[in-house]
Amino acid sequence: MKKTIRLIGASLLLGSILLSGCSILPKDKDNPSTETTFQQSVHAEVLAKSLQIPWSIQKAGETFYISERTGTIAVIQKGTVQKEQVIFQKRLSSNPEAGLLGFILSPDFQKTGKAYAYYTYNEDGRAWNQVVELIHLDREWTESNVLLDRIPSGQYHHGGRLKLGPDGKLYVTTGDAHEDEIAQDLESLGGKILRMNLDGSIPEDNPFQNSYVYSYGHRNPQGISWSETGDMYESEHGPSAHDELNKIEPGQNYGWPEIVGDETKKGMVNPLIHAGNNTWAPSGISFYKGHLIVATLRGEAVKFYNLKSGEMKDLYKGVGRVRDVYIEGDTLYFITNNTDGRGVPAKDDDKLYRIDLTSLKW
Ligand SMILES: [Ca+2]
Repeated sequence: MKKTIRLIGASLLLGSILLSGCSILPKDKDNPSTETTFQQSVHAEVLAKSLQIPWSIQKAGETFYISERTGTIAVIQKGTVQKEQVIFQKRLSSNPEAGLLGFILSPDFQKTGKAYAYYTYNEDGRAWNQVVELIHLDREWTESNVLLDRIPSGQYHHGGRLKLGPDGKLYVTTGDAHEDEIAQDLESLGGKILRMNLDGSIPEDNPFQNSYVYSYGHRNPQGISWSETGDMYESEHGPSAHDELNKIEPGQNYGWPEIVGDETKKGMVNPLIHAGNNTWAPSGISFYKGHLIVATLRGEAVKFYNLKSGEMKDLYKGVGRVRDVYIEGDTLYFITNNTDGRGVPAKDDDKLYRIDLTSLKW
């Protein structure tokens, strides 16, 4: 099934493809090779192609701005992709999973050209992450200010998601940099969700005094989002499976590396749901009508988690690894990540897709 879909997907730019749906029916007896059939059909439209390890989707008006791990912003207008260079002050790392990761436009972007980025750099034989401000001018993005430097980084687990909260603060997910113990160390910026003002200062109402730390005990968190009622959620890569979705409360400890899966420990918060022995490798998340929409890399699907029923299902699959999702009104946008060295790129990968959610029965 996947192969057919790939071929169709590659040949139909701005065409729509018929794919998987929300509810799984019993196995099709007339077609034993079909694992599952689906009650609902979901159509995905290819909006752009030939993206290079895209990481974060942003949109202003009708223009998309998508960060690429290799250090460019793909600016997409009416299906035309223009790659714009980012001029960093430090040397962008090419470690696995590293590079230009999180990227968001400032609320006043269309007036000021301001944006924020999270990137990994190499210096003196080791790697760090930092959060910086960028200015967009003449089809180029220039690092204009460092908001937070020396976020631990290593060979893997860089975290890297940036989001603006409903409170106007900047939230940042950081990985444990492959050093488990720093996730429990409140003095370390690794294995955390951080919260800061847009000028890089520490908000006075953060849970720990004079600290960026908003929550801790995270392994490699790569997605954050807020529900319609303002509750915060997070996605996180677990150790060999046991990937997690968490509800985030300020000052709480999410357990890594002390507890995994269903293990419990006093003072530590268990995930809402974990992948058990499966691997989702969840990355970007977003919200739609009480459902967490989750991009999954190893899971090779856009999944959704029903907050009421606690069920996790596939919304769309068959196009490989999915890195980020973006919801605007009733429209879902997502990007694949088959060019990241761990996937099998199809022709013209990676791509930006659009799904109209209005026809789906939730
Ligand atoms: Ca946990």
